Amino acid sequence: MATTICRSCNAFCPIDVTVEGGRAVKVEGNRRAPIYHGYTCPKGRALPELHRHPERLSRSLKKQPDGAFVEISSEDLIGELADRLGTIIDRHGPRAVAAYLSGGVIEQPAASALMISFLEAIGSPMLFSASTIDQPGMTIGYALHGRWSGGRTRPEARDVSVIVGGNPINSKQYLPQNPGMQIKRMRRAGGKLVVIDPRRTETARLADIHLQPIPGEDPTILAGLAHLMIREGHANSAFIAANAAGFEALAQAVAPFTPAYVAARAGIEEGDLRSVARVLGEARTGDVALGTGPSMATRGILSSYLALCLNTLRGFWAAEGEEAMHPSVLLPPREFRAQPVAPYPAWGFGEKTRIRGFEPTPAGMPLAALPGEILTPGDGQVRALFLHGGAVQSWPQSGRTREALAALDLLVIHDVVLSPTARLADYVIATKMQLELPAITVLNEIIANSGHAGYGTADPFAFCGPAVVAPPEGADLVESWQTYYRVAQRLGLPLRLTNWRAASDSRPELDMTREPTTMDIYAMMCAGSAAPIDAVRSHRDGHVYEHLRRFVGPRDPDCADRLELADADMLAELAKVAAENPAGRRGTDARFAFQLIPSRLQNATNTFVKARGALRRSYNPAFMNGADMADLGLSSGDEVRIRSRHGQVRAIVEEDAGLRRKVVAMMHGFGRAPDDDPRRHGTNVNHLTAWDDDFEPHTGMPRMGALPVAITPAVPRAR
Ligand SMILES: Nc1nc2c(c(=O)[nH]1)N[C@H]1C(S)=C(S)[C@@H](COP(=O)(O)OP(=O)(O)OC[C@H]3O[C@@H](n4cnc5c(=O)[nH]c(N)nc54)[C@H](O)[C@@H]3O)O[C@H]1N2
Ligand SMILES: Nc1nc2c(c(=O)[nH]1)N[C@H]1C(S)=C(S)[C@@H](COP(=O)(O)OP(=O)(O)OC[C@H]3O[C@@H](n4cnc5c(=O)[nH]c(N)nc54)[C@H](O)[C@@H]3O)O[C@H]1N2
Ligand code: SF4
Ligand SMILES: [Mo]
Repeated sequence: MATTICRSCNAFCPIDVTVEGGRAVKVEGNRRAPIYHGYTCPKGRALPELHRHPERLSRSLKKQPDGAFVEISSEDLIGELADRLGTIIDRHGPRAVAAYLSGGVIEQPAASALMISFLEAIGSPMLFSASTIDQPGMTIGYALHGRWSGGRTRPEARDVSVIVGGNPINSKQYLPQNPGMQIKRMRRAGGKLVVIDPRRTETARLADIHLQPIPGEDPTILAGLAHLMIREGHANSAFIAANAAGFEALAQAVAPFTPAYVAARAGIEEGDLRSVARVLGEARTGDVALGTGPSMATRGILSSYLALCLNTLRGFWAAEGEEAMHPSVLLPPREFRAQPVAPYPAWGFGEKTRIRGFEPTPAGMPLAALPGEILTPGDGQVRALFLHGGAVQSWPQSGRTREALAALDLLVIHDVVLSPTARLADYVIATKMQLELPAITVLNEIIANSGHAGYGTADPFAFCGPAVVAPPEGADLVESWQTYYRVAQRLGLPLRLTNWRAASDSRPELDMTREPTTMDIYAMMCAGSAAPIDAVRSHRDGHVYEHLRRFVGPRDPDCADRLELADADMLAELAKVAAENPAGRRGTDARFAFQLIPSRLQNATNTFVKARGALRRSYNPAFMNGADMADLGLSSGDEVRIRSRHGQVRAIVEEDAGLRRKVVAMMHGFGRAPDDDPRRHGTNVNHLTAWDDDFEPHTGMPRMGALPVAITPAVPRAR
């Protein structure tokens, strides 16, 4: 039996893999591994099925002028890519080459490092990622508010944990290691869990208090809680005096958000809001965290900012002497201190995009500019794109995505099947699947280091190990990073390793004459690591490095930094919230009476190829409240048409008794064209979204949740 980690989401659960005849036949949680206690979800257990997926690509594909795909050897592939790319760069300059990083790199962490190094080597700034259609407010919020060097309080030490629009039981975000067990442990120690979510989610069912608001009212609720903290004397004045600025201005800005106003506007009970405020006010330690729900519902930066303000108002950051979260193991050691890190620029530091005039932010280049950058002729037009994600299903306004991807001179996608996005590519690079690749947990540390509190291990845990099975016999597969390395080699470009989101300063030069192994690249990514990578490799079950635990150190006497409670842009936006007509802003009316919200399923990750055996159904249902279904004469399993102001799709409804009325919850990452059979392919919700709908002015992220929609029964099925 072999051991490794599952890489079907960022939780990285340690697994035992039974290998027979060179093939993985069974995956179970590794009970000997620390922290996770044997946890896996159905996706992890379906890895053997996934590796022998009937449609799995064993060779890369090239599109012919007539649109048909033919197989191409990896040798020829690299040669053709180098030729075509060389021509594009010669003719149009490096800015014509862009790349998109996303979930594809969870399985292949070396891919992100090499892809960024490659863009740097050719001199292109056009690096995009999912960050600006995910939770850009998370990193931008820190820039506007400042960070706490000591980090957040560890889950088990919290008196209260508030999760706004996140569902870690399914997503693992915020509690990546065995979330159910972590929540139970936290509650056994006396901690309270508060969930704010229009759905009674798997996580909400474990909560002490669950608020079920109208989607999109998170800024209202968070401002209301801040107001109650201040008015009821729960602001931690000692912490604020020592560490924060702008208290008076914040107090004024949240004053309109009285409990009565918030309750009426967000559709919750005033008493329930006060109960949350009481729990928050009485807690000595705690944490307020946001999932993707509030971010998708527009104003994600404001929601994130207000959540940070709440943490600061209560002094919920890790105090001196407390054990710190996310110490380094595979990255260079870092220090934690009980002091603020002052705000830093959130915008105004980068080159404006040619189209729509967006600027980069700490969340990176705004994806919102990319379709236009591809479709608009002129100097700097993007003509080649390397894609590590399922754009057709994940980017807003799917029709525009198709149009843009089809307009490229060169679209290259790494994939394991011919996905709906891969179908648009000029070259589909058939890649290895996770069990065929060496594994390492460093990506988690990189993400945690970048300020994303949702991933990484609270403890100094790490795993690194070899591939556990060989690729299928006769297959000709390339690892994503090898593509970049080999094309650079052909083009005579030297590469210096860049770490994603600058996790480390180390920039080793790659040997461009002798190709490194994947493990060599991992070792380079871990240069200067707190634990030597070879030591990490020697632990088959992963290991917690007790000596690498870190405790929050004292404040530096010279530290004059302060957390900002009154960022001018944020308070101006909050004033707009207070002044607006909520119904008008929401956009629902007699025609579009429902709100569509995003909500992830346990058994599918984003656009990743689905293991059918792990899914109870092969599509993403449209969950609705039973009373709403009855009003429309619908039963579970019926087909409906969902219409937004931007498009329409076919979907299959399913009752969710725990859903707020007039809300429809669906996961993204499924479906193809709007008219495809939703039972077979699922439903692509991004036919309902549009880039210019209520977009955030800095990141360009449009309304992807709290989306006004109409639900109509499809032609009745024969029963
Ligand atoms: N409407 C709506 N849209 C959303 C969201 C939403 O809630 N609602 N959520 C957004 C969020 S938070 C995110 S992060 C994005 C995610 O969506 P994307 O940014 O598209 O990223 P993933 O779906 O995680 O990427 C997985 C894909 O990467 C490709 N790939 C590349 N390399 C590999 C590899 O080595 N192995 C495998 N298996 N696949 C590879 C495959 O095509 C695979 O399907 O979607 C966003 N889009
Ligand atoms: N199983 C699984 N795990 C995943 C992924 C996956 O696709 N599947 N994707 C990964 C990725 S890329 C990410 S970014 C994380 C995301 O992690 P989470 O943010 O935890 O993802 P979700 O489970 O979709 O949780 C979002 C919650 O927000 C609620 N919600 C929707 N609209 C609103 C709103 O307006 N206000 C409030 N308060 N709540 C709202 C939804 O009901 C839902 O419960 O998960 C990661 N893990
Ligand atoms: S939660 Fe599931 S998909 Fe994510 S790493 Fe663990 S087993 Fe894999
Ligand atoms: Mo995401």
